[in-house]
Amino acid sequence: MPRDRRLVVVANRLPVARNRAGEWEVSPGGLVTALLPVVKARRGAWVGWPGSTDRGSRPFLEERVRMRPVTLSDAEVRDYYHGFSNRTLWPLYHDAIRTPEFHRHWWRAYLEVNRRFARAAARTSRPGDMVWVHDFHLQLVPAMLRELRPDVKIGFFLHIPFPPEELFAWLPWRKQVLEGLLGADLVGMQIASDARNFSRLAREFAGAEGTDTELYIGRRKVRIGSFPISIDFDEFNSIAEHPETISRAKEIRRQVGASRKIVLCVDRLDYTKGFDSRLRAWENMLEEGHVTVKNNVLMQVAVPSRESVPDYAAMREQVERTVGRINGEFSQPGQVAVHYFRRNLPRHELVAYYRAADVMLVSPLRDGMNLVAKEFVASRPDLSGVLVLSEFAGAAREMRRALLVNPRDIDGLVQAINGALKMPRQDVRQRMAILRMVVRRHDVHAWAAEFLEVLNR
Ligand code: ADQ
Repeated sequence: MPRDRRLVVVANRLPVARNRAGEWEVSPGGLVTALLPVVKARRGAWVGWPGSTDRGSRPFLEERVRMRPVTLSDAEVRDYYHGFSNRTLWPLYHDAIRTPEFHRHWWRAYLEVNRRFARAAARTSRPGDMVWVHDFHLQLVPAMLRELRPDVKIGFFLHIPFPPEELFAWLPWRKQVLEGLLGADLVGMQIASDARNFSRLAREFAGAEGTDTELYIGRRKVRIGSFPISIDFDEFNSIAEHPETISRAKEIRRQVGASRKIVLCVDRLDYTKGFDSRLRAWENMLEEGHVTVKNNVLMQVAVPSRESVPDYAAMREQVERTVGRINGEFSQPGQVAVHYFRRNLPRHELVAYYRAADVMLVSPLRDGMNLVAKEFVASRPDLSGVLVLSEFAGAAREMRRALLVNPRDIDGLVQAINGALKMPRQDVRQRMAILRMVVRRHDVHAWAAEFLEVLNR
């Protein structure tokens, strides 16, 4: 990894948040785990929203990283974050699974907040720094920052899919968004098809010329590439090997009935994650006798998310109704058909669940990558457990030894879950060993190093 340049990360959120006692604490999550050590090693800085609407936060030093908070007003949180980011861009970039809403006042807030982030990044950077901008909230920052600071290297990484022309063309501000991204020296996407979509659209709507991997805006070159994000394999692996995790996993199995096979699902409560069709598949399997509550249980762990957005509230209600219906129909005393937990689990508890599962079912309708699939295999040093994975998760491109499914195909889901439950032990071990090798070789540290190496060229 290039060591010379300082690194400034620009992301919607700072990597630290205030705890109950009012002290700054490192936030959990893959991106922070991956990037904070890199920023630290390069004596760099991080620009982001601290997560509250208090005014007047000054830059401060935490974790040996210079933090520059960007403040947002309540109206900006509503219009830029809940509005344009979560109700325009998020659904548009995820196959329009919900109808994106287009409002000019949301766009104006997005523009204004992006400008504030760009100014903060410009003030934080020194000549020659690398500035790495993250995700769909901040797509205008690269061009705005270039205007202010043509002397820094600018990288951008999108964590969610980049949509095809048929969808992206709906966006009334499509040209501005493309021009915003083209301000970067390097635009990174999760998978090759996202990168291709972006390059084609940049040529079509923003006057860029060149190939799918190298575009020119006048004489300035913009590199485009795919950089599939990953996880800290060693961290998950070592938590999974810890004796306390092993005994907690056994306890979970005992609690649901030691002889019952566990099908586990872990997702943010989001309409992209495919809750509905997977629950319908499970219901179908119970109805048709492929599985019984005596021998099988589905566990759905769901982390609450974006609850102030109406589509999310409606979706949560629907999930809870469906779980209720299935349990009403099939549960027996002491044996529920679906265990549903709506909560955030601490990391070691999450890994104990991963270790307790016989089958991990990850069936999003569309997902940039999906880290849960990678976390699951990293948590299985015992080489058991089968991964059933949606073709529409970016992770499916690398994790070919999972059982790949079309999440909208209920019969296909039933078949895959059945196949996973009945898979011979030898086959399970072989698949898991290969999946683990794939994720171990390409962990989140390799991901960050690769991106920065290309940016530094
Ligand atoms: P997300 O849509 O949030 O991320 P994902 O990649 O699966 O999706 O990450 C979810 C994270 O939340 C995982 O690290 C998981 O462990 C954690 N999590 C889920 N349920 C939990 C629970 N109940 N308790 C505790 N933790 C829980 C976005 C994109 C993805 C992309 C990532 C990273 O939508 O496609 O993979 O960013 O780029």
